[in-house]
Amino acid sequence: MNLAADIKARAEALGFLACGITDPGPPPHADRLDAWLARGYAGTMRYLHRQARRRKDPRLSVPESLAVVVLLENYYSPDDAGAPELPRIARYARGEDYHHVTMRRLQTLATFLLEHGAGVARPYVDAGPIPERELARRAGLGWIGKNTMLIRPGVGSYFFIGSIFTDLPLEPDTPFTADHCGTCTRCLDACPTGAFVEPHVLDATRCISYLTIEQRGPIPEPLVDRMEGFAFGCDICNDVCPWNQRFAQPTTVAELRPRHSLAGVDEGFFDSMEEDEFRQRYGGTAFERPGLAGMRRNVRAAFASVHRYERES
Ligand code: B12
Ligand code: SF4
Ligand code: SF4
Repeated sequence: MNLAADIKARAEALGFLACGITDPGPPPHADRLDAWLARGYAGTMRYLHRQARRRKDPRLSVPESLAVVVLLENYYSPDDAGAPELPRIARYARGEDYHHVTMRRLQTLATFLLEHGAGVARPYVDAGPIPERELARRAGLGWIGKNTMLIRPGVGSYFFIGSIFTDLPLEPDTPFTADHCGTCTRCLDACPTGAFVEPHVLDATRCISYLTIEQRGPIPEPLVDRMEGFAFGCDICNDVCPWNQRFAQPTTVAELRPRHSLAGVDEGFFDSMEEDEFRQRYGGTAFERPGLAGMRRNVRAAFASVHRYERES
């Protein structure tokens, strides 16, 4: 076996869904990032503007790199009793924070690379200036759907994307060039806030995920009404995708399985909570990003949106 095949076998043994290899050169769709930023779709995510140059040329992040090993990490968990518990938490955020879990697992694979001759093996997941979907597509792992997700045939899109930049001269995989969305528009039609400006273009400032996780301050009133009970993140454009409905399988990564829920809480649940208790209950989970103030706002907004649906049904 060659080294690339050994790395893929190790990734599979570690429980990653899939592993592909690409080069660290500029992605072909980098101009789309400039257009997206210029139209203001990043809202208050200023870091995306600051990182734009490096996102458009991943070699700037790790100049010694000759190859990028891209990994997919399954986070899917089905809803208990087949229906979501209210207020809703996006599936990816029901276990331990993936920034810790998946990073630890990437580090294990990076160690394997270092033991096999690499001088550099630097892992990233989500937090770095890395165009992760682009690299995954170029590593042959799937196509970019109309909902902007990386989708893998036979798998769907409920996974995180991690990458390891290395100075090993690994043979790249063939980029994924097919598009399996066809005439389907389910995700575009289902988004409750109308966040898709056109296929493949998301105005993040209208996305429930942005409003509940990234944005500080109040959620604009007309959008509160449309949150469909979500208090953290949103799964709708993934849930309606036929590729997920057909192929999603529960994650085998124990730390990513559900360990907390908001089922049964009232709208003032976080109002009476102190910072210490919040840290104790939700330390190490994705709730740390919006923090206690953000979760107070989110749960109130989630209840307001549920009331609307109760009124209308
Ligand atoms: C900012 C961000 C967000 C923002 C904006 C999302 C967006 N669509 O841009 C918000 C907060 C809304 C968000 C939400 C979510 N996110 Co997010 N997010 C990111 C982050 C940090 C940057 C994405 C970015 O650069 N956006 C700017 C746009 C312009 O870039 P892009 O969509 O990636 O598009 C590029 C390519 O796709 C390509 N391209 C664009 N259109 C087309 C069309 C064709 C035909 C082709 C070939 C290429 C192409 O060009 C673009 C420029 O390079 C990435 C991590 C990372 N480091 O990349 C995670 C990431 C994209 N998010 C992720 C996840 C899981 C989510 C959520 C599902 C979480 C949730 N349940 O709430 C939602 C999904 C919402 C959605 N439909 O995108 C995963 C996606 C995994 C996957 N299977 O694709 C990532 C990769 C994090 C990770 N490491 O796993 N996210
Ligand atoms: S995550 Fe929800 S709000 Fe955001 S684009 Fe998808 S369906 Fe719309
Ligand atoms: S719902 Fe349909 S259009 Fe949207 S990403 Fe999935 S297959 Fe593509």
